[in-house]
Amino acid sequence: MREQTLLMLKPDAVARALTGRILARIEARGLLVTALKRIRVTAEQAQAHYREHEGKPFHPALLSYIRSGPVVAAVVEGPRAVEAVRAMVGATDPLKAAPGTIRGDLGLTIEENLVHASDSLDSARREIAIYFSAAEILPPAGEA
Ligand code: FUP
Repeated sequence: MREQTLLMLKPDAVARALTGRILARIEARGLLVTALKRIRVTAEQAQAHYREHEGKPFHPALLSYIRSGPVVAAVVEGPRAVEAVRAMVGATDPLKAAPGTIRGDLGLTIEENLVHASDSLDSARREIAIYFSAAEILPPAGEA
């Protein structure tokens, strides 16, 4: 089934100029980037994005980190895109992420783990709507 998921290249990935390399891995897998923008996450977007982590000890740090510099937000589409992108991203802690995954190859710390990827279709719908309007998402001609 063709799915959409949100992939965010977080401030450390942008600061380290890894956005092209990470997106190239996504495209090489056969997934399509159908929306893409470089933004500063607003306080409102950060709150909405990380709602599920409210009350956890790392929540305040998460909010300030995601707003600490520009990010690149993308909608990624393809067959089982949610699961495919999560598998490519790897475990939350880069030290536990398998080699061959984005975090396992490029990251070191859980606080700066390079990317966010939606963990379910429901999260994907919710998270995409935080950052993109429907008009900003452009599937290939004939598939809209
Ligand atoms: P993931 O789905 O792998 O991005 O991870 P989670 O949704 O569980 O966590 C979201 C973010 O919170 C992580 F990317 C990093 C941060 N986090 C911590 O800083 N400490 C933790 O113990 C767990 C998560």
